Amino acid sequence: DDDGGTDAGVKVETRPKTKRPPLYKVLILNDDYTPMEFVVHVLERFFGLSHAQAFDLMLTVHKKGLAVVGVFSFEIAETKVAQVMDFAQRHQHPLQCTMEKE
Ligand code: TYC
Repeated sequence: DDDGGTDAGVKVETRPKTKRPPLYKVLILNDDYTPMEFVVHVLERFFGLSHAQAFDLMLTVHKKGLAVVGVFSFEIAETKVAQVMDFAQRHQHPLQCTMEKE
């Protein structure tokens, strides 16, 4: 507001604020014991990948050690990680899934 110069210290907006929520990468880590078919199944089931996409991504993790399997809001990423960790544990596989801020 211009009241003749009394609004000292009040920030005047120049461009409009369009703050987007932060995004989080969900990562799957390689290990020596989890069967390849189990990882493919996890990627299809929890990340909506086709069988071919899931197979390719599983092989990338197997060869490179880890890969980003999706990017989500905090709450969705947290849910995916919890679902994968629970599913792996129930099947007694050491598969690890984590998230990190983009
Ligand atoms: N390295 C595992 C094997 O040889 C397969 C595997 C792939 C495990 C990806 C975990 O995130 C993973 N059976």
